[in-house]
Amino acid sequence: MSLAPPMFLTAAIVGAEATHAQNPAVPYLPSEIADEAIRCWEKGASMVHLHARKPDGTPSQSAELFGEAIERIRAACDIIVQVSTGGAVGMTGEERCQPLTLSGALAPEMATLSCGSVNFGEEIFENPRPLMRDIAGRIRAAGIKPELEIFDTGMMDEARYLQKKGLIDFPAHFDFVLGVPGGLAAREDALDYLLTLLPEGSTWSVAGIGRFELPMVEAAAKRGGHARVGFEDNVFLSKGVLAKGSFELVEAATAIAKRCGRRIATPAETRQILGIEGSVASQ
Ligand code: KMH
Ligand code: ZN
Repeated sequence: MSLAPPMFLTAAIVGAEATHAQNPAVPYLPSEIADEAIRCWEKGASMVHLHARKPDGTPSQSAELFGEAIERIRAACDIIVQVSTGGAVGMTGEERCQPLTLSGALAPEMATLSCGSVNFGEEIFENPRPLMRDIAGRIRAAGIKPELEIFDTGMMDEARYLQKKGLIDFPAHFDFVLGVPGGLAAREDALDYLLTLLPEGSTWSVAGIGRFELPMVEAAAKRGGHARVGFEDNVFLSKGVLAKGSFELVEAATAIAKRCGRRIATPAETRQILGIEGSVASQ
């Protein structure tokens, strides 16, 4: 029996960037998003990171679209629902925060909080301090646990800034998104450095972009962390082979974790790891 702590997997199944041109299996409709979340849960994911799309694939942060997906997901399984407040490049803060208004049975258990601006390919994912403070305040007011999205090293200091301002609590949960063109590369030495900056008692996961997705799962597994996989970050199962769905990437991540001696955490165990067992949405 393994004594290593269980590892949780987050499935980022939609995102704002991947389209049918990259992989026809990217889910757009709330029903497609829900079905994919459920398939990922069946393969071992205990959290789903949600975005929404209009029927033509345009990214949307509409609370109605998120709500429809969440309702379907919760009717079928106990996966933790984490909503994006990052949305897509160019969206306003107001637009990005719409999913935080969902309440009752549709309330998310977690929400992302990006801790700074970053070059995002040819564009800029803008998160100036007033916007970060605003989004952090809204997440806190909604009683939701934030997942701090870290695209580069200085963002660890920005997280500390938010904590000093009383907008987030430490320990926290950090997600290192490594390999965005313009952000910190998906290298093991970069991950090791980030870990030296982690506030005491915090938890962490890694999301490797593109071909770095599965290697970063292994890096996280070996270091006692957690990982995120799915079409938001990568649409290939292996070189030149499109994944049939994010569920195949979850399945591959599960196999890697087990090979590294890590058992996959259930949603209940993940809620314990993240300290969200008592949140309104998980009751
Ligand atoms: N789509 C990216 C520009 C998040 O979900 O919090 C931002 C993003 C981050 O996806
Ligand atoms: Zn996202």
